Amino acid sequence: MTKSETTLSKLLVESEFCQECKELLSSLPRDRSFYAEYLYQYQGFWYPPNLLEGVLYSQKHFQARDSDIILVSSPKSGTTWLKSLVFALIHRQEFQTPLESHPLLDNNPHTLVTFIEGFQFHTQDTSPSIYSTHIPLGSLPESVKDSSCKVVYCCRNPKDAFVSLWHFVKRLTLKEMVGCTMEEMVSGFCKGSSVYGPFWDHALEYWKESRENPKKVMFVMYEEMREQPQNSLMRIAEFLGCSFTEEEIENGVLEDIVKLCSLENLSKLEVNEKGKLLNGMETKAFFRKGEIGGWRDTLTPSLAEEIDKTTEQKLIGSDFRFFC
Ligand code: PAP
Repeated sequence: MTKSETTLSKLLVESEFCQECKELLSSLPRDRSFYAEYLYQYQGFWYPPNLLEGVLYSQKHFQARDSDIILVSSPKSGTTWLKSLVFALIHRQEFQTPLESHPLLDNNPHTLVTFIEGFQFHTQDTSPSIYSTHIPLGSLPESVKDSSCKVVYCCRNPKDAFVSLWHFVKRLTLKEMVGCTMEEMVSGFCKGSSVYGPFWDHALEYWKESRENPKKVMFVMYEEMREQPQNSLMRIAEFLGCSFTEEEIENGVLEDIVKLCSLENLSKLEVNEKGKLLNGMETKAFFRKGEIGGWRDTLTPSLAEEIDKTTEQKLIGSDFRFFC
């Protein structure tokens, strides 16, 4: 049993949350899925049981502070990258350039930023604390909404996010995946019964919130970050109230952070090539090609069309557009 599994079961038993959770699960709509045996629909979104337990636990216990930063994304939409960038941004005084030693050089970004659904949130020593989550807007713990903490949402185009998820689950060779074809997985994704799906509703809700409440929620696109990483990082820094000074820009701090957090750099580090997270996942599974439009190598035209049609339908009445 891994350390995280031990912690999880211990918490569930101790808090008697498990029984409550089991009762809830039995009352929720469920659907067969490619990811776990069943996904359960809770507050309009679909989860495997372990992640749903994390959502419920966080709704009950997570206490955001005004200074906290919450990084949100749908799975495979740039979470790892955003975590590394914001970690380096917030800690740039402590870990200055040249970056001979930096926590990101020997820690996977997922271990430096606490995952809210992971049962292990704690008040981090430093202020502000950085957290990450895939929880949809409407299901965020109340304290996230009630406090002045800031939310950065990273969105990616649905076809690339889907393809990234496909390769991720295949790479991890999840035993539950055996027998699932790509056609079945696309169908589940489009129907919405995908991990934290429907993908489109997830993004649209945060996008709307970012328009209505721009000081609270910032909406960034993975593709824009890919094309103009320095510009994106500068905007994130402004939003978080820690803008780069002219002196820092002249000294190349912005450039150094972008270089440090680049896919090319992070993916070659030993900790990311050979490491494992506490839950046993191999860290190398989080780094692949990071391409815009890379879906063309994996999706057949008809599967791509199926996703495009869903996108078209979901965006009716909205002026939001995905990148491609
Ligand atoms: P997660 O939701 O499981 O944490 P997430 O990090 O959101 O995964 O997504 C992984 C994708 O981000 C991968 O995309 P791909 O499968 O299309 O290649 C991965 O390559 C990409 N990625 C990871 N780190 C970086 C980075 N530093 N810069 C750019 N893209 C990255």
